[in-house]
Amino acid sequence: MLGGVGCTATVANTESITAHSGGGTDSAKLYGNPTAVDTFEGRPCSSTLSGNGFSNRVESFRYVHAFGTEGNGDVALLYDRAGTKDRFEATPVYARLYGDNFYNRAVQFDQAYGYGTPGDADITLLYDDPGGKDTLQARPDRAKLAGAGFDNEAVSFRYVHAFGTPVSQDEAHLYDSALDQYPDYLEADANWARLSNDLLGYAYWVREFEEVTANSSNPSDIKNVDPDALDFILNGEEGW
Ligand SMILES: [Ca+2]
Ligand SMILES: [Ca+2]
Ligand SMILES: [Ca+2]
Ligand SMILES: [Ca+2]
Repeated sequence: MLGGVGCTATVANTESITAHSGGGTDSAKLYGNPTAVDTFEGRPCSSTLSGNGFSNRVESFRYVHAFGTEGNGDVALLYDRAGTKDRFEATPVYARLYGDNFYNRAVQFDQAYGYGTPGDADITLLYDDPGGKDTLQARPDRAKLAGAGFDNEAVSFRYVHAFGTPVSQDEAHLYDSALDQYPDYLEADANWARLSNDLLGYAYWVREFEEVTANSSNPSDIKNVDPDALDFILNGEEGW
């Protein structure tokens, strides 16, 4: 085996540049084209930054940093490792997904996607732009926080925490599951709301959002909310 834990070396595409690390704490920096769309694919064992006429791949580097250009439409796809608990963190400036022995970070990509594995207890933290109005949309298998110049989405994470900023009038939309036999659970207090479903395996917390809309599709859904305790607007609560 070559490289880091759980990684095997592969034969590279001869038209691309591939760099191998022998493991340890090596780090790699990959730079995109500042005038064209680039795509970064970050995986635990190998990562590739590609665009118009180039493809640069690194294998078994402990840390990988990819640099895009704001406004280029650059896209980052970050993948977890199946079977371990990994963490995806995304801000308007960067997104990173990391776990045991791997770390992939994408800087200044307009869109970033993080992929977890159902059943792994992977966790996501999504941060808003403190100076702009942002929108969170959460569904049982995915959550997306977007604002001016950024669009970050987490797919198949067991836990998602999303953070707004009080003065920036952020909105959150929480969509339940329509499966009647799997009731969703809505809770809210002073500055937070949480929609979860232990049977389906998701929990979404939102904090410091000015306005939260929670959808209930089934009479079986459950809520635990004292409307008088809330410092924010909670829409749709009457449907629960
Ligand atoms: Ca670019
Ligand atoms: Ca995982
Ligand atoms: Ca904001
Ligand atoms: Ca439901």
